[in-house]
Amino acid sequence: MFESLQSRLEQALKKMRGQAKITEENIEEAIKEIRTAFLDADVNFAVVKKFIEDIKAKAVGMEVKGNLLPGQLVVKVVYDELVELMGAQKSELLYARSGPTIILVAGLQGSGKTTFCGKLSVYLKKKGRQPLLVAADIYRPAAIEQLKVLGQQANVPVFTVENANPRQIASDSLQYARKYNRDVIIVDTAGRLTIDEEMMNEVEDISKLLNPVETLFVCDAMTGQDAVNTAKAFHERLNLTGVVLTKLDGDTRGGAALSIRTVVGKPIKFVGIGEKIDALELFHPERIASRILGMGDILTLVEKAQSEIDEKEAAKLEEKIRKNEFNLQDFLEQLKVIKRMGSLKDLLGMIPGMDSAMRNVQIDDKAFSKVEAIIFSMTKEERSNPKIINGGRRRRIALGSGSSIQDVNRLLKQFEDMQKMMKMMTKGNMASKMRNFKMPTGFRR
Ligand SMILES: Nc1nc2c(ncn2[C@@H]2O[C@H](COP(=O)(O)OP(=O)(O)OP(=O)(O)O)[C@@H](O)[C@H]2O)c(=O)[nH]1
Ligand SMILES: [Mg+2]
Repeated sequence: MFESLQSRLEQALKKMRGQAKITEENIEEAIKEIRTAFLDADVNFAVVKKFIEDIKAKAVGMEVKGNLLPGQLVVKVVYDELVELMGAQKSELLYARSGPTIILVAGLQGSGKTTFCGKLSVYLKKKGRQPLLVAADIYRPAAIEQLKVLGQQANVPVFTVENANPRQIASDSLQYARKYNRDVIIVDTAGRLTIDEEMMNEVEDISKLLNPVETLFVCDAMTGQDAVNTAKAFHERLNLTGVVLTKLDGDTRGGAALSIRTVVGKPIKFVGIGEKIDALELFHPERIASRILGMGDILTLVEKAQSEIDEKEAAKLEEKIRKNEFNLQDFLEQLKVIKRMGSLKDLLGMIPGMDSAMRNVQIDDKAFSKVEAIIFSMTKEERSNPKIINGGRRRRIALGSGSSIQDVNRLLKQFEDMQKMMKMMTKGNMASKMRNFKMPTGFRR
């Protein structure tokens, strides 16, 4: 799977050679190739556009240090963005707080719903749950039989009612589950076309009736971005909580996998990787991103080189802090580094002793654009010596940065606090002191 996307990306990144810094110009060609590779893989146009912009923003300006090649650095950037695109956080299945957990499974015809229901019941059993499979597809003659066969393989009961409609079956299944102590109810629905209003109404009714904890949209990975548009239509009716990508073992180009998270805004929770009942995996964006890039060795190399670079930068920074020379200009530069490299938390993590101390502190990186704007409106002198910023200057800075005087005051106060904190940290046991230190409010979420 993803083979053509993979080889295209590899080609694109090989073209970047021997430059010391990544610039708009030298990344241009690779970017063009990446864009085409993605569009050819049937990734949604808007998704590609944003993806390319993000890669550019992150990569341009990066210095190629150590033994690295620029292409290798870009591989890392592309990898990180791929992971982000598919959902950086792993998303576990949700369970009801009390009563049975109801999981409604919906999707287009032949996408793999029934197979997934079977697989999910196996997965849940392994987790110590007592699942119940509910056959609410009465339209295809063999559908109920198919689920029964899967139930037998999984050793999980299958509930259905002869000659009843799906709404009835769904509501009756609740009583059955209660009676037989089944704690997860997996409802398999008939495949439907979104244009089929009657069928969409039916599944919507079932959803209202059952009020499921999870409504999973099963999506055939081979159908590309079409599937994504359908997912959107289902989401409008059913309030999806997650996506299941099936047939990832097949010859997929990657379109659905790469677009769905962004377009639907719901996490991919599982992937189907075969026809057998145990061919189900939790979704790991990192794994798929590495598979797409197929360059695990390069990633390791870049990570190693980057950590060396980070150490050097951190040492410089630490020196400044120790000498109490850390001013607003340094702060601004660090903000740029943060934007390029990750988060403030990561940055603070570079300072020896801070990593463990910062582990539980929440920091909102978005709040920093404002901070940046304010510092941009200061003169060089003001940045290196914030003490001179009096009332008049504060007014001017506020006006110039489109913020209020209160904002400027707050920033200066926070900076002062931060300096104090840094001074304190360079003396003795940082970690224990940090634990008692309250982050300035603007830095907390
Ligand atoms: N290779 C592969 N085949 C799959 C996977 N999941 C499902 N299939 C196959 O896809 C076909 C359709 O699967 P079903 O589970 O019947 O799909 P469905 O969505 O229930 O279909 P309808 O009920 O007719 O709408 C079957 O032949 C499955 O074996 C998968 O992850 N990998
Ligand atoms: Mg089915």
